[in-house]
Amino acid sequence: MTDTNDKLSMTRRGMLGATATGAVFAGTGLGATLMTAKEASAAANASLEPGELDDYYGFWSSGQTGELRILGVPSMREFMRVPVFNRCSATGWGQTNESLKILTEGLLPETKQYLASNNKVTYDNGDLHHPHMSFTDGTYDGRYLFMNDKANTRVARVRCDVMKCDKIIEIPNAMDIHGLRPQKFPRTGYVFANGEHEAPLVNDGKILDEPEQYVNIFTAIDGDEMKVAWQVIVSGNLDNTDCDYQGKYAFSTSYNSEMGMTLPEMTENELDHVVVFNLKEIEKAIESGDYQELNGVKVVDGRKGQNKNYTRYIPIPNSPHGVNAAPDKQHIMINGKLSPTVSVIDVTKLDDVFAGADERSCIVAEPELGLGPLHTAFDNRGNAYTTLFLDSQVVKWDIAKAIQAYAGDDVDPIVDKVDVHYQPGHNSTSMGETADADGQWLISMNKFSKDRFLNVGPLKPENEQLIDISGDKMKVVHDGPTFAEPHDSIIVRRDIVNPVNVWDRNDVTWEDARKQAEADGVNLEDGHDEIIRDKDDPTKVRVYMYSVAPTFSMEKFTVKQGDEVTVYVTNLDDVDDVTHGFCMANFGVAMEVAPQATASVTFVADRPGVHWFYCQWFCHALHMEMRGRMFVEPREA
Ligand code: K7E
Ligand code: CUA
Repeated sequence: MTDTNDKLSMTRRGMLGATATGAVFAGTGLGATLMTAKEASAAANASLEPGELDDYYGFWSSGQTGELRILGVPSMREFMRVPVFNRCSATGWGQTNESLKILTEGLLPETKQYLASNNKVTYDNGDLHHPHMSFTDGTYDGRYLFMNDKANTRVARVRCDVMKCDKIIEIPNAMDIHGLRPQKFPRTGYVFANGEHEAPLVNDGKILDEPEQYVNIFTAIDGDEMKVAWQVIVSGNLDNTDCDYQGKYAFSTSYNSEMGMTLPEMTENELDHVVVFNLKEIEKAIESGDYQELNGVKVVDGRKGQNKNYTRYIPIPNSPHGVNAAPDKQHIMINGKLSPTVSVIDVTKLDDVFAGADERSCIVAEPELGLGPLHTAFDNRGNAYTTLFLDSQVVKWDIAKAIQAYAGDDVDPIVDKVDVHYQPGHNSTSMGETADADGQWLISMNKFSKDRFLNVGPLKPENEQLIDISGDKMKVVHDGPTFAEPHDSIIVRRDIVNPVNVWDRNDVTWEDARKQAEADGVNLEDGHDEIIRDKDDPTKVRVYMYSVAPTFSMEKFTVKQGDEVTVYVTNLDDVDDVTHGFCMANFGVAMEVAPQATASVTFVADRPGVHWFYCQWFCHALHMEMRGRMFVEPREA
């Protein structure tokens, strides 16, 4: 199977320069079949000629790397890496004052205290699994991207106008945010976030090895304010989440309804569950005061046996993982993981479940698809595409037929299966998690690449494969290695995403710099060039300079050894793609200064002597000459 797909991708590339002639072999995963020239050239559309633009933006997570990535689909070219939970040497994320504000302002007081005791101001790592765009009326609106950090219990937001992270909040009470989805209707609205790991609700050490006292927390965040709106205590742990197209219900899978602590305990039951959250009822509880306040958050009790209408627990076989709402606005797929099935919930039957009907009465299909179903994506023709981790396949199935089969008809919902390489986790289709699913492309995000690429040592890249789903049969048309470890992606039509080319000088990002400059009598918008020694604390020095290719306004400045120096650089170039950088050599200081932006960085000048700062972003034929000197006068003995 490997061979046939290798041949296909070689052929695809070979055909770009030459006219397609004759038939070539293509892999379908079910044995080699003949591919017509027409099909082959259709597949070749996955590659673009130099200079051609992609039809879609792909927004990729990067798992334990902690950043967001932007790719083009179908070319699979990587365009950009947006630092979020990680540190970035190129842009200065985690080092500039502007990024440190974002990385620190949303941390909980006890986290700040913990970090301070380790000589840190923020976390250095993150585990970014799920990037999703904000919605209006059931489809992407191009405002924001939201994403989780499983490693340090945070949720971040990226502004789509500049493709930079502008907010990060730590979620109180919960442990280790995993599943994350924005509200689809009427708009985002809420961002739903699952705490994955169970813990005592007040986790102060009084309760330790008493798992029966552990709970888990589902969080609704206000995506406009980036503040926690409310939380719900649940039974069992929480894995992935999604919500309906009506704005009524959210869903979270639980792979450990047993609340077990060891693997045998966690996988003991044949049935786990999906928790259904009734948004209106929870909002009513908040209004009527049926909550406790914990760490400043209103927390509603939605555990099993509360006999309240906040939650329902729908039994699902077995350790379910992904949750995916179909673009038909009616069906929610719960992916069985240890069960070969996907359980299909009909959202129109949930009102009855909350009114007392049997929990399983909302299940309208449960097709057996293969081993290890993890996530499901959709086209606009009534088909679902489910990754089979253990089978290393993607299975295409007909939702209507699965419902008929569950009702007793003798129909097979499975339409097609394709081999992927190897062991897929998430998949995503073009616009597939919106009402505007268009059935063009599917990405299979495979956890292992094994033999697909040149060997780079024991640590291998993951492998993402592009699959053409526009026809009856799925066709793998591209392999793409990626570094650790994208979990999830979305594929967004390019007309929805419209970033600016240069920053607005009034942008809020450097609000603090603007205020400080005002206080110092410096106008950032003019060509300015000032060294200010703080009146109250004379060890603090502020250096304001601007950049216009290929010079910094300041050729040299002088400080004293031990001064705390803040350098503010404003890039007065307003031309596309003229980004400068500021690097203070041997001080570990470097940052990006994009067109019309101001960026600042603070360091202690504790090395006497002559030190060069230089522009670290190639900007001009005289880029090398874009440099200057900092003189550090030695401390008097
Ligand atoms: Cu990797 Cu979405 Cu964190 Cu499934 S999750 S694979
Ligand atoms: Cu400015 Cu390089």
